[in-house]
Amino acid sequence: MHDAAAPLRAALKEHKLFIDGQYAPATSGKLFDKFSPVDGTLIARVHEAGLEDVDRAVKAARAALAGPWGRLTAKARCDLLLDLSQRIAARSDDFLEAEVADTGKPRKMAAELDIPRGAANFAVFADIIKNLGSEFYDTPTHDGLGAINYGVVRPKGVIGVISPWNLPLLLMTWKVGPALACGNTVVVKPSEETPATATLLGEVMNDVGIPPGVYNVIHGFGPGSAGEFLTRHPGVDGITLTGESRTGEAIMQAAAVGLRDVSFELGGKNAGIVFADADLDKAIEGTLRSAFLNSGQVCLGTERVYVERPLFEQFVARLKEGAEKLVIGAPGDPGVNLGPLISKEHQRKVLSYYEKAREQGATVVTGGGVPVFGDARDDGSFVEPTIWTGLAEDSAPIREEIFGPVCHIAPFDTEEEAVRLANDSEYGLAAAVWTENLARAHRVAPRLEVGIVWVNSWFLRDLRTAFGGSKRSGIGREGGVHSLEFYTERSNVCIKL
Ligand code: NAD
Ligand code: 6OD
Repeated sequence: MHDAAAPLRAALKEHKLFIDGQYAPATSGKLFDKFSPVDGTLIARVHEAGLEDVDRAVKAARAALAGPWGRLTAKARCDLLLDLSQRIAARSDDFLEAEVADTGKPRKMAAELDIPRGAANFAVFADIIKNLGSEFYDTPTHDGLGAINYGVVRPKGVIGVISPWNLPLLLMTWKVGPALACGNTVVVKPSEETPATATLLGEVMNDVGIPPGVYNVIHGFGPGSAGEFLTRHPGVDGITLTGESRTGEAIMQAAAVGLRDVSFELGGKNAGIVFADADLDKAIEGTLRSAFLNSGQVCLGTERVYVERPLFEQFVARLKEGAEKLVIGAPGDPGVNLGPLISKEHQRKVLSYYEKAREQGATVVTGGGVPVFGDARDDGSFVEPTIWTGLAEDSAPIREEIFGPVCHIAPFDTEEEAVRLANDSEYGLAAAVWTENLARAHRVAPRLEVGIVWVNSWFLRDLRTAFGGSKRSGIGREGGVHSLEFYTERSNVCIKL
């Protein structure tokens, strides 16, 4: 029998907190279990931070602001982050093992996306901040002597970073990178499902000489646990979250006390629009990626596909064919494209939508169930990639974020209708438009009420661009110089000449 999880079972890991440059057990004395999504076995015991641990982490972060970190020039700070980036790349095998064990995602995907982006997130922001200019205005005055105005930025302070499980290192460093480049210190609360890479990063921070207290990691859950303790701590100056929209609502309430700033990257119910003039091969390949990459656990993923009617039948047939060729399995299985969902709990949630869709009259074009392997993977949290047609636009599977390997395909007749359908959502994160007509692309893209529109591509990232969502998909934009908006305080200096 294929023992899919044998390599993951090598040793039971223990993840401690990382506070003030040292690994420490939680003073709460509590530990929680982390199970493999591949076969449900116990792979780690994780220390759960209590109030006292969170307080210690925040105080360490504040002390580091006033210590050697706060005294570094931007260049010296950014040079350290460039070293850090290289050191993460040098230890990519260790990060890869940790990420793959926690998430069960295909090793190839993590090696090509998650880990390199974890390194790049430090290098890109170090370069941007090192080379940052400032605004300057020459201001006329009545006395004819004038004044000059210039802008200065300084770090915001201690940043609470709350991150999710779907791209753990990538999404955590996407926030820690700019936060540190701008001179802040951080207390990170990774998802309870994926504690490993954030913990390992502490070791690398120490190796490159990032001062103690600059990067702290506390483990635990959200409400009534480390996440809530961190967001309620008055020593935290700003909170950046990637997670569900309702988590954003809870954190916003916590941040209201003391009027602390927030930056939120939240859920999505993203549309793909395929016009009849699209290059069909490109649109199929792109939609297979956007619906099924990371088993659909990508906030930018396409869960609603709208196809212009003349192409509809052919598109559905080709997407079905592509989905049925995807290989589901454990991270190292030959040719694997699709790993498990993150947990049994998430599997139950996704399957509940598979059930709802059937009840609400969907045609299940493919999938809709749980794959049977006949080995240890049957105890994991896999689901089949699934395509539906025929659901009403107001049904729950079309309105709500599922966050699994699933999409619904519906036909449309006019450009106007496509834009209306795509915009008819509480969410506003991303969209993908497939057309070979340049004028149409320029017409449609700006009308979509989302933070990011991809034309003839999906998840093609340039880290200098603004990233974020509108409506229930987020608050604020991060990326490139846009990250300064949240990670710095800006002052204007006016000098009368
Ligand atoms: P989640 O909101 O359940 O958890 C995210 C983090 O918030 C975790 O660390 C969790 O412990 C913490 N948390 C939960 N409740 C909290 C509370 N009340 N106070 C403080 N912390 C709290 O999200 P998830 O299930 O880990 O991730 C999936 C979700 O994240 C999806 O909705 C997905 O769309 C979204 N997401 C968005 C983006 C984006 O860029 N917009 C990127 C990735 C994921
Ligand atoms: O690429 C990024 O910077 C980013 N924040 C991606 C988010 C993916 C969501 O799952």
